[in-house]
Amino acid sequence: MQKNCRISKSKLIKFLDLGKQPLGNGFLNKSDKNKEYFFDLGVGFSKRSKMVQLINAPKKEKMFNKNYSFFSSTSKYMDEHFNNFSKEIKLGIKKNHISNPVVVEIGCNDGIMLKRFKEINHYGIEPSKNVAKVAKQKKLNVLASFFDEKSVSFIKKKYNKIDVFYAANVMCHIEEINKVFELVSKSISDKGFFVFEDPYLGDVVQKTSYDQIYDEHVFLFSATSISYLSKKFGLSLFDARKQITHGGSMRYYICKKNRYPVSERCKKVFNNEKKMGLDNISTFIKFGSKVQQSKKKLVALLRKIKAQGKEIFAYGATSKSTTIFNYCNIDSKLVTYYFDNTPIKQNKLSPGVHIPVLSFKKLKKYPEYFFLSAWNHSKEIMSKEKKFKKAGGKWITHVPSVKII
Ligand code: JHZ
Ligand code: SAH
Repeated sequence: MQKNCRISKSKLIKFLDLGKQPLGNGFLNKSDKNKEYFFDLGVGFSKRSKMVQLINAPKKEKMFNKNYSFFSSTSKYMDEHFNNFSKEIKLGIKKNHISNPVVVEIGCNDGIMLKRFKEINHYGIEPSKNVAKVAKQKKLNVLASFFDEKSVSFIKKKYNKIDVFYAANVMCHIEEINKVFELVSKSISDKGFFVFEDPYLGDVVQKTSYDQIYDEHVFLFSATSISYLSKKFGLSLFDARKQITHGGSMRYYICKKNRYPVSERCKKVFNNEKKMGLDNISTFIKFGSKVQQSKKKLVALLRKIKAQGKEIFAYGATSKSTTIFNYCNIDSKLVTYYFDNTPIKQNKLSPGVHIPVLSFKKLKKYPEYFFLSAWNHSKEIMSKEKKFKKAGGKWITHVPSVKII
């Protein structure tokens, strides 16, 4: 159990208990039903670093291995998003006059973004061997390993320098984040930068999207906490750009200490975080009671619908919904099936509550209701599923509040 902040070593104040939880991506075969791993999902805040973090986190090898079940390329919208992100990085390289650039992606998954850097010196570092294999099949340079001293020195030896480190939805997964910042600080070139994006604490609080909390998300970042962490390793946060992806994310730009001026946009983000109270424990205590209310409302709504003899399926077997369904004790008596386009998840049982996951090919008849577990992809999904709405189908969401749409 982590009693102290992983960044500042000061005491962690626990503000939320989401109970016993399985791995968010731990989809399992029927035969493994009785061997499932559970841990206590509690969340704490450090007054010193302002970092929100899990009290307990499973070992990284338990989550990221050859059976990893999240494949980034399952969303077309995200493919476009990463295309734009890569253009932004290329522009940064140009603006900073970096010649013959070398870029490194931490957690490249199936290569959804790394493929945009094929024409320049690049490396992806990806520990989940099955997704790394898909990236390698795209003829990309990938080291199938965790981000560590060995992988970084291998790349440095090959190219003599590293100009850009980037990551998306990875940094908040790394419990040894101090080590990552230390390595980046040691190995990045003078004109270089480190850019990453992750789900934003501000959105989680505003939308009561407590489903962003699960085993893999050890941290929930704000610009304030990232700035604290950067300073600790002789780095500076110089820009922060809001993103709409994954239900609201933030992209952080980091450089060697004071190498680039702090943008006006970044200063605004800091001010806004103060206004939102992201530096104050009372905000998170209020958030904790909102989570409890959200649970009550969701369970009551699902029960009411079922009592009317109507069918509810879940759209997208997300890790986020593992938290919701286990915290709210929602099993196949309330939500009969999950439907998902990821082959490795199909014909398995969902983590903890064991709701069967099916391929959309098996969806012969629309249910009356879909619980929108992949709510962060709602635009993409709604435009794909116009027929469902036309046939009188309804969506259930829990963000920003429990309702039918
Ligand atoms: P999605 C994962 O979270 C885990 P999850 C991880 N920890 C993280 O941070 C984010 O990703 C990046 C399916 N789908 O993106 C695909 C359809 O079936 O919300 C996925 O299984 N049809 C690394 O799991 C799931 O839904 C569709 O049209 O919460 C979406 O998962 C679309 C768009 C998706 O991430
Ligand atoms: N960047 C992609 C993938 C996110 S999934 C996207 O945004 O869609 C998170 C990825 O981080 C997984 O593929 C996982 O294997 C990888 N990962 C987890 N811990 C890591 C670590 N310590 N070093 C490098 N990659 C890691």
